[in-house]
Amino acid sequence: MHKDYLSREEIARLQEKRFRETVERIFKRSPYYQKKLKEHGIKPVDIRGLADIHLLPFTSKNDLRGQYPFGMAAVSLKKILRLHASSGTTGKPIVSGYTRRDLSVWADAVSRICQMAGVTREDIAQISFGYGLFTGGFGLHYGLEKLGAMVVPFSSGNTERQLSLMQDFHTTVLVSTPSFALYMAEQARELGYDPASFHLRLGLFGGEPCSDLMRQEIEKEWGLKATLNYGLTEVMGPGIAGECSERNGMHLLEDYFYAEIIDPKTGERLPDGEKGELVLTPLTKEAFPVLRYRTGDITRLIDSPCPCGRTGRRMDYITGRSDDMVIVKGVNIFPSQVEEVLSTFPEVSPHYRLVLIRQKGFIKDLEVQVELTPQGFSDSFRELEQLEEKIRSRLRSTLSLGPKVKLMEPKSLERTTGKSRRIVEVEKGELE
Ligand code: DLL
Repeated sequence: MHKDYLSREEIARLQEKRFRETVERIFKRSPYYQKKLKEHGIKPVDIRGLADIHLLPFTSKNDLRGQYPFGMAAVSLKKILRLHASSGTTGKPIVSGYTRRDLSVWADAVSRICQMAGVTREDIAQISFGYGLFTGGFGLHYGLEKLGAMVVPFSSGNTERQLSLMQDFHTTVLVSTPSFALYMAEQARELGYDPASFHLRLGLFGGEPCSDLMRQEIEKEWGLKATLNYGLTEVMGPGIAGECSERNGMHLLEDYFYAEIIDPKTGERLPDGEKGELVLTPLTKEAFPVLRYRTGDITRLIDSPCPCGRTGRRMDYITGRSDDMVIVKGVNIFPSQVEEVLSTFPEVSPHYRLVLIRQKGFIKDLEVQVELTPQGFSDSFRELEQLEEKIRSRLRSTLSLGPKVKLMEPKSLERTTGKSRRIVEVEKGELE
């Protein structure tokens, strides 16, 4: 039976078996967890199965940083065939290693995600994720090859050449971050192409959040069907969850990953369906295993049946990261809340950023910079002022804080070939 269609009982049995093997392996081979579990007073006999997982301590990004570069290894380095790392915004990078079996699981997982999204062996897939330490390029590459699609390993950047090859090769699937897909469409127009005249029919987007507005815009521009997928370096890379063609949440590959949702403040486990921080335990990882990894990503699990027939529970779209939250004048704000408000204005584009204005080390104020669409742009100062005021007032009622709003000319905010940066910090006085 194909693993995406196992019955819930079969999935549970497989998870149970693999979890026990993981725990056994970790107690035997991971110096990091041997020490950590001992410190928590946990012995192998205490963890008899998934019912005891709540006894295990969480693992956080900082724990992994502290083990830089190879402290998380649970196999001899000779058995590690590949390393990847995520740069992160601060501090040391997080390293992830893969044994031969880990690489084979990874390729299997990504190929299933691609198949769910609708990729077939007939497709020509251009990978516009960076190839290198970032897991996006190589991760999608081996998954798509395993599936049997024709892969164009372009990597990110060099948009003009990307576009010309995409047209010459009749590329049918675009693999990138949503931001880059949007940017490429914009560039295509600038270079005199009509994006809809390309042969793209499907997009596989991941690596960062994608709002409804962004998705609509990408679909409208390219004339493709956009699907989203999710993953993170610490747990593997891409290939953890992805949308099927129903697009009502992302199916988790539960034979490889055990998911929990916790309250990010208390660490308490939340009942199914409630929103909180996603915690993942990979069930087969050999090289750099992690237990109960706190992803920082805020979502909820959906266990209603999916019309596609796949049985893996779905995770909802990420509505923020627990460390993304900014506190301005005592009010907690997630960029996604701002994004939701902005998406109700047809005059503005999906490009925006939150500028945190610091003074003497403290965040004093927030300015929301939002780009107008060419249609939303107006020569009338009054009209623009009114729009600014409307946006500010809608933000005020959602956030309980009226931030400054600055409308920007079309195409004036920075574009990216990878993940976009939504939050920037400046010292007071640096903004004109
Ligand atoms: O971004 C892995 C990946 C590559 C996934 C390509 C999908 C496609 P990292 O660089 O370690 O790994 O970043 C992981 O990115 O914790 C989320 O916060 C965010 N993220 C990834 N996919 C999504 C998504 C890769 N579909 C971090 N929606 C994660 C929202 C996402 N956020």
